[in-house]
Amino acid sequence: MRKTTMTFAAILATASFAQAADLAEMDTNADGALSVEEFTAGHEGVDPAVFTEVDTNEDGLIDPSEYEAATAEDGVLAKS
Ligand SMILES: [Ca+2]
Ligand SMILES: [Ca+2]
Repeated sequence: MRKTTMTFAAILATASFAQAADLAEMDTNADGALSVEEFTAGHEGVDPAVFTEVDTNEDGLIDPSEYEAATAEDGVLAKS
């Protein structure tokens, strides 16, 4: 039981690390957030209107927490 819980936590940690790595890869000016240009370059074929959905605080940038929310299971960028 304890082992199962720890394995699950390890999987979760790996998943969030992968998302952070994705954001860092797209963040070409390395300011820690994605501009609409960086976002659309990193998501080929994604409607730019999705950017405004992901940018929930409407500051024109997708920060790591917004990106994480968007790629979560029920987020707009969730992989089915
Ligand atoms: Ca950036
Ligand atoms: Ca934002």
